[in-house]
Amino acid sequence: MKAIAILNLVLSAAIVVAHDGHHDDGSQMPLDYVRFPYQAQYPGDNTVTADSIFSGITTFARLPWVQCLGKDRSEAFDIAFIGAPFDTGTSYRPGARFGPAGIRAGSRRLTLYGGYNVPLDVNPFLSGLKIVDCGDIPVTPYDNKYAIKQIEDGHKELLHRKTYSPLGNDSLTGQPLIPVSKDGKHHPRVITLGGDHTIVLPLLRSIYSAYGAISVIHFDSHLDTWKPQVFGGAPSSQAAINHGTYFYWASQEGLIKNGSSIASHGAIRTTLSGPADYENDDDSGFQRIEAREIDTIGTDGIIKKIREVVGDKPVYLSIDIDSIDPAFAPATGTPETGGWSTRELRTILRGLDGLHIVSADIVEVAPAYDTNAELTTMAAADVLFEVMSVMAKTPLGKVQN
Ligand SMILES: *[C@@H]1O[C@H](CO)[C@@H](O)[C@H](O)[C@H]1NC(C)=O
Ligand SMILES: *[C@@H]1O[C@H](CO)[C@@H](O)[C@H](O)[C@H]1NC(C)=O
Ligand SMILES: [Mn+2]
Repeated sequence: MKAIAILNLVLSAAIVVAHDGHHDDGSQMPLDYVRFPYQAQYPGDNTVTADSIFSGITTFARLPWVQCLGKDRSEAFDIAFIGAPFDTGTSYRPGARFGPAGIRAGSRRLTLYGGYNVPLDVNPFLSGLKIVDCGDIPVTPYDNKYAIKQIEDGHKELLHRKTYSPLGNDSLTGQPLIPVSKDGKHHPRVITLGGDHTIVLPLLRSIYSAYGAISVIHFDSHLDTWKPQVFGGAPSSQAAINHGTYFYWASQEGLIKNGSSIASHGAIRTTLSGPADYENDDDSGFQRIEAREIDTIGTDGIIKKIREVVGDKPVYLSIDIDSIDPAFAPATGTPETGGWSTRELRTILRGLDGLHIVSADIVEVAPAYDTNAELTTMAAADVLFEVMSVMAKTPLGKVQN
């Protein structure tokens, strides 16, 4: 593999020489030629010119593409981006199956200047963690039951892969860290690009296999704990599993931590079938933060509420792009006005610094409804930049008591 790349380099160098040093000979650069963009070498750096951020094959943040579910099954990583292009659980606008491709396009500029996150004082790309883009889970658009199983299996396969980096020692005490998982293993983190919100049911089934019942931080303008009779009716057992009911089912299946280690919605502002929807939400184990609370308690107050609920427990983070106002993120399945700005959501996410976020997703990005300026896909990518920065700062370990 390496030998071939070197041979290619030698060959293209030979061709270049034959054309008086010009690069307009029509020969294609071998892919290995391009270093990761955050290691870019610009003209004047005396060797090669890195690919520009607007050219080449698009991966998330131009991270290396690893065929994690294909030929590269033996490759270890610490954080994997994976697409789940599923949108046949949608009640209103379809199109989130194009979310993974759209978010990748919106993420191209993330590493233009290197990727250093100023407020969090970390560069996730240079943190020593191996972060890769695994492409998409193959998902059939013809059979929801089958697709949901495919998503669970694909996610589980990545979650149970070996990590590239060891857990290391506690930065304060120097003691070795032990995993926060239930099975005692150190798992890589998976960031899933949805897809409509239904995908969180199979994702939580996968998470359960490593962490048991998990606390959830859920940013959304909707509850998504609706009973099937309330949300879309229940003409069949399959129709009963959709992007408004998956948390109801996750709760029924015992995938979500209830009681003291309760999960929390943020950004809620949907209309309801009636106040009983909130009782049902309580039963599913969620506390609520309403979108409008930001006007009274601000981002600091919201961060405080979330941290009080979650504590230092392992937590799964699910972000519905519709938590952001449609002024900033119009391209989504069920938009609701009166939401948070992109800046506010990013601030709140940075406020999760130090939490044990075991994996995360962003869902309901439907690029067909976006502006030509890629408002929504850019917002989705930038939101995930905050998430990966928080992850890079906090290892998934704790000190033995
Ligand atoms: C962690 O601490 C152990 C001693 O307890 C030491 O041998 C090891 O090198 C340390 N590892 C790192 C990554 O610092
Ligand atoms: C969660 O706890 C609440 C309050 O104790 C209870 O009413 C509800 O039934 C519980 N839900 C589940 C799914 O266990
Ligand atoms: Mn949702």
